Amino acid sequence: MKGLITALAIAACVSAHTILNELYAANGTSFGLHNCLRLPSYDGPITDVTSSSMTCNGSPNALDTVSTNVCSIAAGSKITLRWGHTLTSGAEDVIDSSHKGPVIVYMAKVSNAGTGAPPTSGWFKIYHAGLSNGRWAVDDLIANGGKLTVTIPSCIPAGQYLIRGELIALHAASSYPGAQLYMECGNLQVTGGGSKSPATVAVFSLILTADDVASTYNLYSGQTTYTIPGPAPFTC
Ligand SMILES: *[C@@H]1O[C@H](CO)[C@@H](O)[C@H](O)[C@H]1NC(C)=O
Ligand SMILES: [Cu+2]
Repeated sequence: MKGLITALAIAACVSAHTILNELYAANGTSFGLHNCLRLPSYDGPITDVTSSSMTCNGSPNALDTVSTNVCSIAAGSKITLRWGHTLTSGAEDVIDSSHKGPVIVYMAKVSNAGTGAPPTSGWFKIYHAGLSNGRWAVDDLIANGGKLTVTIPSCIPAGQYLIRGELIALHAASSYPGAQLYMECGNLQVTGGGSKSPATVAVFSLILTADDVASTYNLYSGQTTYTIPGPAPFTC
């Protein structure tokens, strides 16, 4: 039975991926579909945790919808990230509900958010949600039309940053490679702010292999806890 469920989950997967498609300012106004985002042309996951695409997506998901614009947001204010199944999906088609798992947001300070390469270091976590009272972060994301609102830390220095939204689908994660990682990066100019420098994390592949999260979680074994990869989110 368990094998059948896993097989069905994998079969359902082709039509079930997701892309972080849109960013919204603190007042809820969209910055524009695909604007300020480095988007893959293909909505499928990255499953090789050693891949350099773990940072901001890319090969094998060709990055051909890349915005070099940089969107301005004040430190301490809210920003909303919206995921959709394809590059044009709306609130009714976020991701297949089989794709349960955590949602995680990182930022990294960069010198050129518009056209600079994604940095391999300097990332700090600003948000995560996993499994809480039997409900996954992905369930909440679907219920909210794909939108997640997070706060840009008030104390980080003004300047250019990449913001990295990540969703990890665990429906096939009982063996490696099985966890499906969906991540895209957005280009931000943070205004205001302070002078605190958050502790940064090791490269994403190390986080995932160290915690073994990518290879060992069985979504169908009735587990009631899940350890989200990486550190606790930074607070000012
Ligand atoms: C909302 O915020 C954006 C970005 O700061 C700004 O361009 C826009 O004018 C604001 N819209 C309203 C209705 O306040
Ligand atoms: Cu999928």
